Amino acid sequence: EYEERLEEDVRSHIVRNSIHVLRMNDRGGYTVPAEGLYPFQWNWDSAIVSAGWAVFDEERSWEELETLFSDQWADGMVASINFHKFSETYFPGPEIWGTPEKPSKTSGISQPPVAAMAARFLYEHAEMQDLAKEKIEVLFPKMLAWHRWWYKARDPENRGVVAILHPWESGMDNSPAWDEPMKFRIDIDLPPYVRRDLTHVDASMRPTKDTYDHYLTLLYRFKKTHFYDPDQLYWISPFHVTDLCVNSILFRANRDLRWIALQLGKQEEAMEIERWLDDGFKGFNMLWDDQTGVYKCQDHITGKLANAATSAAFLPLFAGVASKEQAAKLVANLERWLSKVKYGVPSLDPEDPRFDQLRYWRGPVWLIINWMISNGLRHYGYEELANRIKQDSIDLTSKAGLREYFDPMTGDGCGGKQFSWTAAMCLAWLD
Ligand code: 2M8
Repeated sequence: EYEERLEEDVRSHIVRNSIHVLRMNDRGGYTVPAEGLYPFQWNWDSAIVSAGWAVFDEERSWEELETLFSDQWADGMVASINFHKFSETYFPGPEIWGTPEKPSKTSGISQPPVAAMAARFLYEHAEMQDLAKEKIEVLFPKMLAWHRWWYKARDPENRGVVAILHPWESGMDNSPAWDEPMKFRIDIDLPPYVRRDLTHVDASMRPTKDTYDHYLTLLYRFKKTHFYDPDQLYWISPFHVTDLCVNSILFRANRDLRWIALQLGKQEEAMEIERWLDDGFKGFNMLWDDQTGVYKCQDHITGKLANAATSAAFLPLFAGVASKEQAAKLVANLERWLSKVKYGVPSLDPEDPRFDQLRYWRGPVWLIINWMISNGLRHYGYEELANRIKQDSIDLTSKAGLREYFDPMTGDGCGGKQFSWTAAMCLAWLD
């Protein structure tokens, strides 16, 4: 009984601390992922964080999404980063991105489209229902325009699944799934640069210099292409991948956007979204690797499936796009992974020789991914496994606090501290 009380005390402390972290990282209408390390508004961080705000301040939670869409591009894109206020603590900032406005308001690429999922969460959990109705009506056409952008700019060949043109677009920046597609040549005239991330976090936990050289090669090439003209980037990018993270989130977000459309009586729009879902089912079939029983990302240039199984392999469960048989195979793999680590879900198969328990998206555990996988497992009826992942997430945050990500072997916290999306997950999922 004493232990139970102790556990309860720890959790209520974490809930209070999570609220404190969101307030501390609030810059007025938007929340930074972490002080210093990430001083701007990041796209999918913000959408996830809005669900955290919803638990204790509904008005503020809607504001988070409104601010996210305040710098939406004319063609519908919502960029990966919105630079609302000047900061010197992050590289590459607005002066490097150099998107059309002066000074640049945003980066020139996008990030996983979580917003429609978040908007539905806020709407369904709303106590202030009139406010929710008013807000969602304004947000709906903006979210629809963003989803349309994904298909127009990132799937002009109508494959049913969209491409990412930069690893930063997937959110899983240095995933081993990009090792092969990132083998293009670095520009020889790449301007010298100083990384700021290494002043905040140990180099062993961050992408390498070679990886950064590739990130910047892409950035400068895109800038030279009529300032990130999305209609051209698809055809000129040397990095061209069908990513499971973006596609699973887009598929799930389409379901939620369709649900919102129906709430608002928008039949025609709902049918348009329905077609994306139908095509998505077909597109995902290309990404299934029957031999190993997992989904894989695909290099669109060579047509090959990635030679790495990452935690994104399980996100089609969250999308609800996998068949029952595929789900069973995914679960068998997931159980094998979990038997090799103390805390799940690692971002790479722990039996992959490239598994690195500390280095960013090449091994560590991320709470937002745990939430998505656990949610997907529940949907397919794997309650016990879903609970194990939830319990691991509770244990990790109880032990190490609100860190950016966690070491799956030791449970130690890694990367940034007082991290907003981890705090949001503690409020919206774990409490
Ligand atoms: C990381 O990405 C940024 C670039 O966007 C970086 O490392 O500089 C990723 O983990 C990304 O998914 C996340 O949105 C961002 C802020 O938390 O950090």
